[in-house]
Amino acid sequence: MGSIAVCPGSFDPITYGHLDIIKRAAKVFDKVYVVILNNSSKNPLFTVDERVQLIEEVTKVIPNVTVDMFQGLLVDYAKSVNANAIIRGLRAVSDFEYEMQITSMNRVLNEEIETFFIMTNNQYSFLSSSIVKEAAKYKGAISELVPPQVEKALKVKYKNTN
Ligand code: COD
Repeated sequence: MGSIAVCPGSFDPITYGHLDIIKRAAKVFDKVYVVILNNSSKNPLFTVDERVQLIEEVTKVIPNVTVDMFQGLLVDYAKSVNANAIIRGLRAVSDFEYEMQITSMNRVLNEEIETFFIMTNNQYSFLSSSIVKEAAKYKGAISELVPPQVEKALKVKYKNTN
């Protein structure tokens, strides 16, 4: 059996920062599952189905990536697809505390699954879904931050179609 990893997140919506991590993971692991899970501290703009569709569109050129959704614990999802690796992206020092907390919790929940961190390309180190949504809401230029399909979907959400 080849190496299987899970790239979990809210992806609300997917940005070039997420895509950078997914592409890097897909070079190292034989199979990568990009999975949308619920982050209870976030209130999503896009439905899960909309987020799946956007990720599918922007990752369709990467043959070893599959997009999925799951309600429940990340470690349970990982087990269900035989993955023993979780991939998380790191932007700046500010990500560390939160990532340490969820990594430790996931380790308590399942000792067998290891978390790996991939540092993003410097050009995306400031980028987050929240910052993109904020810019899109007030009609800011976001074409360098998200794929064209995502930019279009944000315009529709915020009714900035003109
Ligand atoms: N550059 C690099 N990486 C980035 C960038 C960027 N610009 N932007 C985001 N990322 C990385 C993040 O660091 C993260 O690794 C990944 O991309 C996804 O980010 P988000 O913000 O879309 O996703 P999160 O952080 O909201 O995801 C949290 C989960 C949904 C994975 C988490 O809440 C979860 O596992 N929920 C299920 C329940 C569970 O098992 N909880 C944990 C144990 S209690």
